[in-house]
Amino acid sequence: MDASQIKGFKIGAGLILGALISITPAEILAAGKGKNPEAKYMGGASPIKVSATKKADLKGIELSDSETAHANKIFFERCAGCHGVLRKGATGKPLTRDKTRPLGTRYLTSFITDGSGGGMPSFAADLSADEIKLMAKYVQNEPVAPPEFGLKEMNETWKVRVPVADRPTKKMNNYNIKNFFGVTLRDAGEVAIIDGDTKEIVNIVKTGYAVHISRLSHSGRYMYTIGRDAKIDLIDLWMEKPDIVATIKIGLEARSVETSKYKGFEDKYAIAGAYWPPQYVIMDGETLEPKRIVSTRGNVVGTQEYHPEPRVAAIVSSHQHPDFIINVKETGKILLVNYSDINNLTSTELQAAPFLHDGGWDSTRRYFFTAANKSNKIAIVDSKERKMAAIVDVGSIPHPGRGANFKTKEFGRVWATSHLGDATISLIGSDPSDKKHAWKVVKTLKGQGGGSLFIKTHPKSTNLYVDTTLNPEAKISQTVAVFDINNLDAPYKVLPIAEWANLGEGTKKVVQPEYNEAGDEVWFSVWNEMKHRSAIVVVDDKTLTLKKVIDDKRIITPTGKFNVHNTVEDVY
Ligand code: DHE
Repeated sequence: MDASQIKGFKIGAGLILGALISITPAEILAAGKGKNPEAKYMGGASPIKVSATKKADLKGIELSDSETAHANKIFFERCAGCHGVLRKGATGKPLTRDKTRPLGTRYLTSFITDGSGGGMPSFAADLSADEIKLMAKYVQNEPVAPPEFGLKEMNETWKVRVPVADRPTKKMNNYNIKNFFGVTLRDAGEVAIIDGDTKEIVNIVKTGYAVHISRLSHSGRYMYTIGRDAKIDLIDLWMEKPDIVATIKIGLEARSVETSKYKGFEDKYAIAGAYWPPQYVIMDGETLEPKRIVSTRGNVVGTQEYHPEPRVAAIVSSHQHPDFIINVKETGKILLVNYSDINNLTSTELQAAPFLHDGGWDSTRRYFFTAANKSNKIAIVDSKERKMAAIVDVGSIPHPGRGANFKTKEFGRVWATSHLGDATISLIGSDPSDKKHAWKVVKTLKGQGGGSLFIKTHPKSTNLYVDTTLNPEAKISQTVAVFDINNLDAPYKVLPIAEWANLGEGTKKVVQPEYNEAGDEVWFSVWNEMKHRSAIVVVDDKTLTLKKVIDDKRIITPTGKFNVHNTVEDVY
């Protein structure tokens, strides 16, 4: 019996195809007594040839199950961040078999032990000699792909601890929550909510592993925190004691979370971007129920080569349209995803440059400036017209955080970034009506050194703060440079932030300036090892003197700080 004879089918190619695909098992049995017409139709031979790894190729690098498990753990904790989960290469070089096998175990062992001038750190202090040898063998084996993480897995992790109906209908505490700071306590996997007015800790909540950033809902009521394990915690700041009301895991590894800010969609949606699986997830803003999961796998700008794991980096919320603006790191694409109809998402894909990382708005909140750090460029998106405005060459490995907006006498409005790879600070003209300066590096300042992660000012301030957290010199990583915006050629001042904290032992890296709501104080984290004391140092922005050290012993490994008002309004 052939398909045309199956009961109920009309003869007509289109109809037959449609019907065959939806045929039920009972129909197939009845029709063909086991001769499955669908299998006959679909089961043609594929021309793809895959060569399996030959046994001889594994000689000397075979691993037992327990060795593989141990090496997997080391790889995903220490190596995947730079080399990519599938070892296709990201900030670090690709470690696919075709690259590693010719190098051999001895070479790879010394490479992992000593590191390289190209940026690979030495692992001699972190891994034992046996573990290094194990990793040298491991990277010559086939990469292991971690599992996918879809709706089913997300729903299994999704918990609404306090249903919306049981939550407060008005603010139940007397705090000025606009001046709260959500402080990442990285290695503790916690977020401290600190009252910016009194500098008291209001609560410390347990969050995801190596918790990363926090963002606020448009009303400022909800704080969303994401851990590196892709766990999101939703904190309700209206509660008498702000606490977690819902949680979910949206993948196995993630870095970014944001909320819908466009008029009419305030507090409606949250979005998170995953490193693995490479996808973004749009959730209900009040419950975190996952609504849409969208993969970011695709092709790299320029080479158009397929990339199997383009991770989601920064996400910002458009003020011009109901759009989320999503940086897809390895493909160098920026997606503008319109959420006005959640069941019919439309997405505009802009070609920027690899590897997209972090960024922020210009002062008008129309232009999104973002770092393409492997290309040493800043990409500028016109969020109103939904197109690229420009791509500008800057210094080595730009790392702006959100960047800094200010007005200069000579060049008008600028947006600025510092760099990981050199000591410079690039000022880019950000006023499109000023044709002479717009989208050009109008001035380059020289700071204390490379290793800068964050730069910050405030509309009410004339100071520009530049940290140098990852500089190898302690006297540079423990201090901060302050430029006078009104006199950019004057030498910068250096604030001894770690010394002010007076913590004793440890590396005490100073990281991420963040203003209070009024714009008259700047908070810095003095980020020490977990076993040592850390602190937050509050500086008076006018006098550049120490105002307060928050050194409560619960402040463990503080890094990012997110002031509610400044995060809601994108003030930086
Ligand atoms: Fe971050 C922002 C990714 C390491 C502190 N970090 C971001 C963003 C991304 C990112 C994609 C932008 C999010 C957004 O705006 O939506 N960070 C990564 C990494 O992949 C990286 C390099 C390595 C890793 O393994 O995670 C990394 N980040 C760090 C740190 O080591 C820092 C200094 C300390 C920490 O807490 O982990 C750190 N990242 C931050 C902070 C922000 C951030 C404080 C937000 C800055 C802001 O002002 O908004």
